[in-house]
Amino acid sequence: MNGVVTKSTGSWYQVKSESGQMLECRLKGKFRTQGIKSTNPVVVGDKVKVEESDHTFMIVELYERKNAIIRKSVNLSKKTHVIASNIDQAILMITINNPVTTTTFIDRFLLSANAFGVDVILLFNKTDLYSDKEKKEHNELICIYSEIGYRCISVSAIKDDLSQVKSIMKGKINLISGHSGVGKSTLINSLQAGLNINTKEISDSYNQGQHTTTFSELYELDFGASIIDTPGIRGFGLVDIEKNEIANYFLEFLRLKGECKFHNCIHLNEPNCKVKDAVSQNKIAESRYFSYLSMLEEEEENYRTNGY
Ligand SMILES: Nc1nc2c(ncn2[C@@H]2O[C@H](COP(=O)(O)OP(=O)(O)OP(=O)(O)O)[C@@H](O)[C@H]2O)c(=O)[nH]1
Ligand SMILES: [Mg+2]
Ligand SMILES: [Zn+2]
Repeated sequence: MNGVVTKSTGSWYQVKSESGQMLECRLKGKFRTQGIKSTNPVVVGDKVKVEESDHTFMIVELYERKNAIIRKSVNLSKKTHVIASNIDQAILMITINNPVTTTTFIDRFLLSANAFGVDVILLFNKTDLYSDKEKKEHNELICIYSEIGYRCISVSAIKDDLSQVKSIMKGKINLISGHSGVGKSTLINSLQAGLNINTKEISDSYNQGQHTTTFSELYELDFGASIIDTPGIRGFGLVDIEKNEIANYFLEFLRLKGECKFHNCIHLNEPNCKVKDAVSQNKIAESRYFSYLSMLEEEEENYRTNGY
């Protein structure tokens, strides 16, 4: 029978069968030896074939994925980690403080998701906690990203009415990602009473989350949306992207590319580069250019250490 993986612990997989049955499954041995570079061969969202043998349900086949969000857990490592597959959109949850979400992290997530064909919505959370300085920072980020064309919404997951969030999520499979402690599980709890997903306050001494959610899980909510809650991620190493392609995913750079002197300009040291001009005139945010440079550097390092 066929089904969708709704939870994975690495040794057990929960699969919802087409008839609605929840099955606890194991992975048939061959999956582990297929030379997959990923640390997790079967992930939440995967469509799989399940067979029963000796009173145990076994995942015996993985159907082709429509898409997947993949990262390297540590920059420069060869191993990749698939966050989830077959999703309709990704919601990146961001907090200005408690914990801090950096723009390099946001930009890496955006680039990767877009490169894998997934639309991203930026969801700023914990607005009830923003100081005046944080409000200003929040507004600046909204300006930067909405001008590029990304949809941004801001909420307090514990205080606000979430009807706007619901309307964005409705009818879709939504991946929700972000650093630990930004409030991913809290948001899902607020969207549906009675779920009681574990949440935990962020650590006082480090101003970071405590990695409360340890396994991804897909929830089907009553208002008609599926949401994949995921463990918080610290960093986002790039996967499968060529150095020369990176700039194409910075949409505001792409718009100017035709005006650079060289058609293959990568906006680094070339003369008459319109992207660099725009950065110096504050028409492109410095933080975006900085993220871009950090990605170029990472790809160069990758090339030096791994040969790709
Ligand atoms: N003040 C305030 N606190 C919030 C808000 N959203 C979440 N929190 C708190 O932030 C802390 C972390 O929330 P979680 O939902 O556990 O965060 P998470 O993103 O799921 O974290 P991981 O599972 O570790 O990845 C909890 O103490 C929540 O109560 C919010 O909008 N305002
Ligand atoms: Mg959580
Ligand atoms: Zn250029």
